[in-house]
Amino acid sequence: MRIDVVTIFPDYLAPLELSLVGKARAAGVLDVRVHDLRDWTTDRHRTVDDTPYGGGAGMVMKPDVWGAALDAVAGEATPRLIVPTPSGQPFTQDVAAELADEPWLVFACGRYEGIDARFVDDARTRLPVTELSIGDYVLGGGESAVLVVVEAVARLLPGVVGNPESLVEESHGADGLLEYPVYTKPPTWRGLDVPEVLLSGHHGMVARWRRDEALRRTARHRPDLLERIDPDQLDQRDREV
Ligand code: 6GU
Repeated sequence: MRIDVVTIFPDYLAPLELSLVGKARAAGVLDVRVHDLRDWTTDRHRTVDDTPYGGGAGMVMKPDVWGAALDAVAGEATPRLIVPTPSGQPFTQDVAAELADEPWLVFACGRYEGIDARFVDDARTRLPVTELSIGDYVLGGGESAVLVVVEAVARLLPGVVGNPESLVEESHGADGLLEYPVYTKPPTWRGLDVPEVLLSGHHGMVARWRRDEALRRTARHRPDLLERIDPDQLDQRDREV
């Protein structure tokens, strides 16, 4: 997969060299290119923003600079344009899985009060465009959201996560529940014991305990997720939790 990121803070994307995403790049699964938006400015001050029409606080990023950047990065091709913005559609594990099927993503990182709306309107006439929000809070710009989205997508690419089983039993996985708590050695630490059932070697009881804990955690932290589970997926034992 190819990923281009356009930003006024290329150094902000330095973490893409590290850890899982860095390894995916080194392994040749990911081709990441970070660009400085100011490369497409034409004035002496390398201006990327201006005051908003209609008045109000803050500055708006200029459509001409963004348009030139996208033209240069995409060329005649049709990568999917991703615009991180608090007014976008929610970024979820399902969206991550969809993006992982794309051959090429271009991220446009807005700052200030956002990018002139005509940039996205124009891009939509020739490219698929997705405006994404990573949560209900406001960031200073799209860069940290790109780090989040790229990591969530990269670990779904074939060969990036060593054991593909780790992609199955995890929070926001197929069963729609949050993950159960996990333990490793030692069996007692600071007076706290690992739950006995996990030491029992009884696979059926371990599976039942994990399912119960996942249901309890989901009910406590994310009751909205429980509502979305198909009742046919719940057995009698689930209902007792
Ligand atoms: Cl994707 N961008 C910005 N600037 N703020 C956000 C966001 C994205 N998601 C939540 N808040």
